[in-house]
Amino acid sequence: MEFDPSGVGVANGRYFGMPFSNDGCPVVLISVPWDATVSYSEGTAGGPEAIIGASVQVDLYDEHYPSSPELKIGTDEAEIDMEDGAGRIKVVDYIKAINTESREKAKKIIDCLAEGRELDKELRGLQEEVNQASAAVNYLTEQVCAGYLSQGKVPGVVGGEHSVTFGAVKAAAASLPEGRRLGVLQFDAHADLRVAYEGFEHSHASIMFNILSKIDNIGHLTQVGIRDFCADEHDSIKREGRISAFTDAGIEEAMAEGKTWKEICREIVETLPEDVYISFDIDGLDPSLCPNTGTPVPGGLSFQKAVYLLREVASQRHIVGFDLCEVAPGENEWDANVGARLLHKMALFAIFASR
Ligand SMILES: [Mn+2]
Repeated sequence: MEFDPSGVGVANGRYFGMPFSNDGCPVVLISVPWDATVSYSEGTAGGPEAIIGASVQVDLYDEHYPSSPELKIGTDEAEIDMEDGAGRIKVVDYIKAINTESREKAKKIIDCLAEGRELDKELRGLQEEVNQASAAVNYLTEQVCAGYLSQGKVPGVVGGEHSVTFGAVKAAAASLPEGRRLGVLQFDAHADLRVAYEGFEHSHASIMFNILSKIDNIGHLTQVGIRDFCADEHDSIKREGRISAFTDAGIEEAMAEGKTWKEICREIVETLPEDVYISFDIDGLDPSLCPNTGTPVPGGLSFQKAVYLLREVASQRHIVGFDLCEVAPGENEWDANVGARLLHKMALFAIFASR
């Protein structure tokens, strides 16, 4: 059956119901259903499936790009060998399985710390196991992304909690020619610069600290929309010369005093080197657009403001990869609907607008 981009979407387990082989797709979306270190409320591991479900309703036409419906967007279906020669399993299913296991362990640790108690030997052991599982997820994500990058494709990771960004950025940074440095544009309510959070080395709250400290060629980190951060994080933003923060309050104040969003977007883009990775934590948006996300904070960007900035960045920089994280499905499809539309714009701009 021919795929009709203007027709009614048919659910086939793939993003936007697109049936194409990944060979013919310039952009491939990779589901990473991982949320073991989420502290506040769980559910983002269900993000990829919910977004796939909502994505069939997204109209693939964008008024800025008349040929937008022709963009072929792939869905990753990479497999790995199971231990003990038990056959092959899709990476996404493997991650889903170790997430269920790790969440149980992480919950015990988080509960203990929440009661103000120290971790005993057993819990420290569990903590180490969660850290190892996180490292495995990072490694798998990196490998899958690296595979698509080596084929000249743009990988787009769909989380999961924000820690899933690590492997994707590592692969993007490693794919650059010698001497080039990667810029990271982060949409987020939080700075995510904590050294570790609740004892988890690969915590969602530490993702940008980990990227800056553990990946070699990161040239700059530009944060947009942040409005909930601790004093230590504020210090690191000022101290670390590689971070520019466009806080939510700062943006709103500048606009109240007459600056336009276009001018602010230009300032944001100017902080970034030629090669850019975009990490979009859905909580960077106004929480009415993502009411079920793990750690919602009032304020935040409107959908169109975010899309405008995404298009500006893509048209002036080269987009190496991107992700969308922290979308948690609620009782209805709303969060996933917003996520699917945002994901479509990122995929579209990475191919049609990117330099
Ligand atoms: Mn985040």
